[in-house]
Amino acid sequence: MGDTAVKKRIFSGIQPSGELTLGSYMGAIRNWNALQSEYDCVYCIVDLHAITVRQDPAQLRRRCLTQLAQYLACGLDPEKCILFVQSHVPEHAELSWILGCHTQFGELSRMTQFKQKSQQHADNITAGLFTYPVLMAADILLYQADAVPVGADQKQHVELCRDIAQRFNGVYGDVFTLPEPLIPKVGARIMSLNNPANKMSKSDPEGCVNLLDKPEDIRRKFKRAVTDSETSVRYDPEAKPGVSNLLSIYSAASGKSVAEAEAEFSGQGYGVFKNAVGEAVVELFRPIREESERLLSDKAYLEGIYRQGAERARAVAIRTLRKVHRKVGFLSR
Ligand code: AQP
Repeated sequence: MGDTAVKKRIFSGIQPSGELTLGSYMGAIRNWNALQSEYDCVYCIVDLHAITVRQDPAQLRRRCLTQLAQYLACGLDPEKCILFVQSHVPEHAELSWILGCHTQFGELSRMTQFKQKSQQHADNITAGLFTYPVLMAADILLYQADAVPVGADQKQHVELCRDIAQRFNGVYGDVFTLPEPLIPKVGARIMSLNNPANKMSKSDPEGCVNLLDKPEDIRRKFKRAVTDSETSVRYDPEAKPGVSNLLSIYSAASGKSVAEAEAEFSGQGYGVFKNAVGEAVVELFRPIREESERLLSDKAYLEGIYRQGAERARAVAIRTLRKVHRKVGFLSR
């Protein structure tokens, strides 16, 4: 029996709604990379999710390609995993409709991301923004994923996905695998550099470090990172959220434990510490930036990767969707 037959499956995706950030790298991609040998991995560029808020069409196209180049540059290997663009596999949208008919309005109303994003985009609160978690459930369930490597901010959505799957299975028999969230121990929630009460996110450019930022920009952002009025480099997320966030970043970037990092900077001022964190991130991202730039100059190669990825993804997705159609009582096509 082939090796892949016994491997558990993983699904995850990131929106091409901006640059990939240190947050998405630490919370998701780094983990994706580590999992690709052990699991049967399906990784996606979720462009359908990106249009839940307004996007510039030319920029969206460019970002999808750039994101694929970055996935590859981060070490994702198309020989080991499936890499594709969500809109190339129409089964995502189809399953999303069916699952939406098995999801309660009240459940979606409780999603914290919807509450936050509808405040950020108060002039454009679309039905898509509201039903985003249903599409995310469809993404995961189509591939019968056992686990979903995400940052801590996505835990609520994965839990909703399980609830929807459980309800569906309850009505129609065993259709979907129930997925578990796989949240990293270090880096699960990287906070904004200029406001450590908020998560680092693409829509906050100064508090956010991008994978493709130039070294001087990375250094500048860390130099300006908000700390506190004390001087000790100590991990205490309640009392010292800025310093603790920097310690988590340093630990994840350098491979040292938080305790080792605290010892390394004991007795040194915040200036030295912030410079060292900036430098660790510069070195972590340097090869990724260089490789992304190289790959982006070969568009035909990137097109080949996403086309082949969509074909492989579709073969799995179609099987699940057929089963779902049968179970809910649709005539076979
Ligand atoms: N700050 C973070 N810390 C840890 N993990 C994070 N992730 C995102 N930010 C952090 C994880 O990265 C994956 C991709 O998320 P996404 O880009 O698809 O969606 P998002 O979480 O809506 O991203 P942003 O940056 O917050 O976008 P905007 O600014 O548009 O709201 C997910 O696994 C997420 O957990």
